[in-house]
Amino acid sequence: MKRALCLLLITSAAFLMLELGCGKEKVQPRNVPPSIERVSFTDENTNSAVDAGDKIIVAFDRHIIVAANLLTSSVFELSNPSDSFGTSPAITQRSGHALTITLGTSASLTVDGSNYITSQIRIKATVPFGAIKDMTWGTSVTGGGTYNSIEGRLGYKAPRLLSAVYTDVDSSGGLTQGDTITVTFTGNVSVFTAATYPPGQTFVLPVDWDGFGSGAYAQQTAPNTVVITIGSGAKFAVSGLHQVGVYGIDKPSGIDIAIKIANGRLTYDVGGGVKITVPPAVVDIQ
Ligand SMILES: [Ca+2]
Ligand SMILES: [Ca+2]
Repeated sequence: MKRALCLLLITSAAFLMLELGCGKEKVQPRNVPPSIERVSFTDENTNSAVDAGDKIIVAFDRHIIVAANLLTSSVFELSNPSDSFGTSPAITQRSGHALTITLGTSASLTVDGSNYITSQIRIKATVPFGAIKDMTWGTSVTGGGTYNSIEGRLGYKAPRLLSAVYTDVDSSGGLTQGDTITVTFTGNVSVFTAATYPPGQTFVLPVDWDGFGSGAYAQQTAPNTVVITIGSGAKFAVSGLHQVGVYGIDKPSGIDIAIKIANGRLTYDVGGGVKITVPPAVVDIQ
């Protein structure tokens, strides 16, 4: 009985942390390797064709560290034999919990009659040990499992985080309840509510012990803008430039799209009433 109560308390605490957007979201079970959470295709030049420079953003279920010499061909594979990442595709990490594959020349993905991507992707069974690891425990990914759908539609570029600007609303010289972070996206997004909501439903602060504070709330104020009003006890560092993978306490803070987005809350419109989840990309809080 005691054990059950403990589990309940731990689970409740974990959900509370999620709602608050605390960095603790990245803590996952030790022996479970990182897995793919969702995958987005973005038609970067919006030319309604899959070509060089378009991107596939692979989001994981936790923060990851990757080997420096990671090669697309050694890590990922596409389900359809005629699909291809193209010549010399590149992998970059622009989010603590996602990798971006930039397609090369002669890239090819499968689409349906309405221009939705129907290709699927997975981690190769032969992925080198340690190529992608859980940031907390170092557990290496394993591959060869189920394929993941790639969400996206030709002609549409996925909006990404563009900037996050802190405002000392009461000019107190420090973080106090009521100060704000104005989050701007590169394109229009929707959070599906005119009301305020807990910022942890759409955003995460990846640096250790950073948090939006108790009573923080977020609200969409323009098609490409969400304003977060911080609560009491908020913690993040505005000075310095946030770097992916540098999460020690008091390191320069960044803000990213949450690993688990509540109720499909942060999406963009690809026409025909279809909404696709905004992919991760961390930005510095300035
Ligand atoms: Ca394109
Ligand atoms: Ca202040």
